[in-house]
Amino acid sequence: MVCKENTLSIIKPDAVAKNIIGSIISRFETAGLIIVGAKILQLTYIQASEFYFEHQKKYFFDSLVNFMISGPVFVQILEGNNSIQRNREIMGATDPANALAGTIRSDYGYNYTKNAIHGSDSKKSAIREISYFFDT
Ligand code: RTP
Ligand code: MG
Repeated sequence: MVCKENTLSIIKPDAVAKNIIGSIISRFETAGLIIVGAKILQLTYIQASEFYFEHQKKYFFDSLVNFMISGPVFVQILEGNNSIQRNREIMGATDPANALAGTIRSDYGYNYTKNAIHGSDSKKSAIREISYFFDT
């Protein structure tokens, strides 16, 4: 079923530091996803921890949060048909080593943590994550 929806995307500090925001955004635009909100933020430890609260018991939580506050991030809302799933496909698998060729993480990710991009993984997460960063 085709469903027009919004999803949250974050270009992570590794990709912002590489000056490739434009290259990443152009992939979304080429795929027909529309950027309907965007801003650059420096997250605090508390903001990054709250955002990734679902992982707070995982062994990688501290390195994830410290990475997410290591520099500015580019936070955006992507609109389009089935945007949540399609964004995840364009991003590729979490570990860049396992990501399909041509995906953002395959092309720009460095390792499991420094993997260039975040995308909401469900409708429920998308609603929570968008409202975490934007007044809509
Ligand atoms: P994201 O939430 O950032 O879009 O990534 P994801 O859904 O593909 O992966 P998730 O399981 O939600 O993990 C969130 C982020 O935590 C870091 N991570 N490191 N084994 C590890 O070292 C490990 N596992 C996950 C990654 O930065 C991942 O994107
Ligand atoms: Mg996730």
